[in-house]
Amino acid sequence: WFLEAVIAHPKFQSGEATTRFIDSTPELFEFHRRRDRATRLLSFIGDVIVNGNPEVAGRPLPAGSPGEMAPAILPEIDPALALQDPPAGSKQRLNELGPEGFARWMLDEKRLLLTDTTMRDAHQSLFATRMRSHDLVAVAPSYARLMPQLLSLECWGGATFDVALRFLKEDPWERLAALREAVPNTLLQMLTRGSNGVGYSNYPDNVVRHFIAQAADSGVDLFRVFDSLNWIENMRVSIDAVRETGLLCEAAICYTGDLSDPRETKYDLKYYVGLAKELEAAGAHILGIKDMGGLCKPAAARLLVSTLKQEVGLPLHFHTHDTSGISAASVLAAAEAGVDAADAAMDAMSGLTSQPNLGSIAAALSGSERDPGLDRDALRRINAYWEGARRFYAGFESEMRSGASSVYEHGMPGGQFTNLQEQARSLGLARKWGDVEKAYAQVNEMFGDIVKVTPTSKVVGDMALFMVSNGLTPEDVTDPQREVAFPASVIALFRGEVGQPYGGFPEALQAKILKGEQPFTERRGASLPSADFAAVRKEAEKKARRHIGERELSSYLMYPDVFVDYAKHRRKYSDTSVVPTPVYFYGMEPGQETAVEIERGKTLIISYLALSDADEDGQRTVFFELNGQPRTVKVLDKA
Ligand code: 3PY
Ligand code: ZN
Repeated sequence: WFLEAVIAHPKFQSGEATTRFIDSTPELFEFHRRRDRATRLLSFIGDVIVNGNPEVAGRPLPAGSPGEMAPAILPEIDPALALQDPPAGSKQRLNELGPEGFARWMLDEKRLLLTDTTMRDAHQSLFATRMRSHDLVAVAPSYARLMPQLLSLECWGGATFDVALRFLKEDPWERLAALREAVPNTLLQMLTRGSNGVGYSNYPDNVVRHFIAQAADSGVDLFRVFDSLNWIENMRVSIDAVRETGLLCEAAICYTGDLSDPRETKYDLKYYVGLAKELEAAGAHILGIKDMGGLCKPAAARLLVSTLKQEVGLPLHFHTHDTSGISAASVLAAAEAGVDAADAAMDAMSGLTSQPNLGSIAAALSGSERDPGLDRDALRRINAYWEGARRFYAGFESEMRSGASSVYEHGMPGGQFTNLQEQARSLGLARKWGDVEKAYAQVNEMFGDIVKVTPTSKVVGDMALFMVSNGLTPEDVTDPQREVAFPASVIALFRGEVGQPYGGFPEALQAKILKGEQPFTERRGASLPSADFAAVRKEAEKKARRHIGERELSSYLMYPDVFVDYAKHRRKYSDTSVVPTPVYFYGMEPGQETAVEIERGKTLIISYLALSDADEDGQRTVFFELNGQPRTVKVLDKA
């Protein structure tokens, strides 16, 4: 059809069919593009119908068949209100006051300021970061209207970048831009791993700077920067880059060990105060206390917050995980001790390895001087949406049903928990999870009791899996006579590629792992050659077979292979992030209809009618109706 239309076009017939033809007849090509996009989306849905989505293969199914899966219900907004701009919030305050003024405002504010982590850490921690943009962006306008009292929405960074590209086949930058557009009034917050960006290894300084500039440009307002060994040298480039953007730099101390135990001699108060002062001097606007393992007991939170309030002049922002089941007590203790802000997750996305419960914390403080001042009805309505959306991801949830005091032994970060379970599962170790937890604690001891958070936590996890797979004990690993083929990430850690741990590496183990090789003692960014952006872009464009913009260049710089795979998926199927989640993961049933909004105001109504048997080449025909017109796609049956 398209070729016929082009050939029949008067300009084509008059010989004017150059690229100018494309420019001067955009309707034709626009129509083609959209049509082509619909075909590619149908091919994707057809493929899921015939072969299933490999991302959910072998996982438990959510309740209800794809056709019956209840949609997540969005809060209703009064139509008159919906026409107005959302109320002013923290974003306008930042614009008005600038980052230093904003930090002073935080210090003066009586309320406990709350960050909602539902869109980032909560799903990272509960179901391996699998929440799709479709479900995040849908509820974002409700936040703008109904929850303008929040300090921020943590919605980007951490593992979401990698998982979006690698597993969900969507562009994290587009997610961020869409959230920004939907939420013009609340600060958008991201987690960045210092010199590791949103990846797992140190990148050249210019890659880190480029990434932060793109993130600022795409909508992030508040950057939580940390280093996985609390090694401040690895944070400076990011801190400076964030400050250059004029946005908020929250430098975070990672909490580990047990400050409330007098036997804790390594990670003591002096250690944290020292770090806090260094981060203040390095230019942080806000100081984060990042308790990624949920190890900060109430007494420790009280002591740490009250001491830091005395020792530094920055607002404090407390982040914890509820793995133990008692972390709300730590948030309340921190609030009593004067913490300025805290993280929590919406009720339906809270608890277990996620953040403590936002609604309950707000209720506990209601009427007090530290009342966060949220609208309870708004909270309830937004929460009902998350309750519905979470059901789509049942296949990625962990088996955990209750808080676990064992976290105080292994100290595994909440954000790693379900991801490590995934890794264990892919190695056939799902049934040995208890052994993995035990080995994780042993590895930490062997490694000299290090801070465990991405990427060091991943290295500890890799080593724990390696020991369980090979039946190795700590004695086997450290035995100088015994040859051990250490995982690559472990060798890189001991080579100093991630950074320098407080107190240094255990020398004997380091010597065994490095076999005489000299480790780095300077930060890697200082000696890694700068990336040649022009050359990298050329390479990326060749592999992706199209032009790539500045943001995608950043994706490629951090995740070259993952980006190329993603680009291939997009070439084949177009942007599949628009497909509703139950259809995306589980396909459709005959007779089912779904609406796919491919652009604002452009919706495809897709009905799945029937499926043919495979022909002699193994191809099946999938019969659809697209906006009332019959359409078919051929899909190779891989079974
Ligand atoms: C991450 O780096 O992804 C984390 O969540 C660390 O806690
Ligand atoms: Zn966290």
